[in-house]
Formats: sequence, C-alpha cells, structure tokens
Amino acid sequence: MIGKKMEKALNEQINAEMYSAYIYLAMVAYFESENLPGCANWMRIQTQEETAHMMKLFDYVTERGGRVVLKAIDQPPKDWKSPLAAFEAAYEHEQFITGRINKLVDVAIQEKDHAANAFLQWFVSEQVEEETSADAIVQNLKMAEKAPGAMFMIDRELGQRTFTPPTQEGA
Ligand code: OFO
Repeated sequence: MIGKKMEKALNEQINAEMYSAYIYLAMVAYFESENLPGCANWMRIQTQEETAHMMKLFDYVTERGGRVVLKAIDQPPKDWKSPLAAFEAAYEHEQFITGRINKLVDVAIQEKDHAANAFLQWFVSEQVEEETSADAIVQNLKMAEKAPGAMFMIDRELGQRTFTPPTQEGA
C-alpha cells in the first residue's frame, strides 16, 4: 500500500509528465508551421514518450493501491524564436524534470518506501537519456547556424526517430 505523501508526489509527477507531453506537442505544431517535418517528427515521438512516462506512473500508483487524481494541465508556449530556441527550451525542461524526479526519490527515501524508490530508478536513468538526446540536438543546431544546408540535414535525421514503448526497453 502506498503512503499518502508518496501518492500525492506521484500524482504531481503525473501532471508534470502530461505537461511535458503538452509542451512537446506545442513544439510539433511550431515545427510543422516552420516546414520542418523532421523536427516535428522528433517532437511527436517525444510526446508519445512523455505520455508513456505518465502511464507508467499512473499504473504504479494504481497497482500500489493508491488513487490517481488528475489536475489541469498548464498551457504551453505557442512559439519559439528559432528551432535552436525550441530545442534549448526542451533541454531546459528536461533538466527541470530531472530535478523533480530526484525530489521524488528523496520522498521515497524519507518515507522508507523502497518499492517506490526501486520504481523511480527507471526514471532516474531515463532522465540521463532525455537530457543527453536534447543537448546533442542543441549542439548540432548551434553548429548548423554557421553552415548553410545543415538545417536540412538535421531535419532529415530527426525525421528518422521512431517510438519504442518503455515496456520494450526492459523497464
Ligand atoms: Fe518524462 O521525461 Fe521528458 O519530461
């Protein structure tokens, strides 16, 4: 059975993951409007990943005898001043989410909830990947600013990304 404090903290993270899905969905719309289908595809996959993260938390709370309570999702921004600015915002957002995951682990430790701590370790590892992948694209886009045609190549590469559900990643 999950404790009330852990249940509340995980419910807040469910909302945060939904916001993550929402902000990346707003980026899909932005990139589509900029005629960058590859960037839009990358963000579309990111939205699917965030939804999967949310469901992973949802199922855990339910399995542990807790109650999921959904709250309103904040409105994300509509526009970014450049593709680089959008990916920088994505990288910053992932750093924010990493901080939230670390605080959730702190709650699990304080509450002596070893099951929640073990469950959350998947998210700890996932955040390393989330930050690394967003930062790599930021670095590529920074280099592309000085190379004509590079944006086309990056967009094409980002168009190759496909979605792998977390359950197929050994989690
Ligand atoms: Fe759910 O990892 Fe990104 O936000």
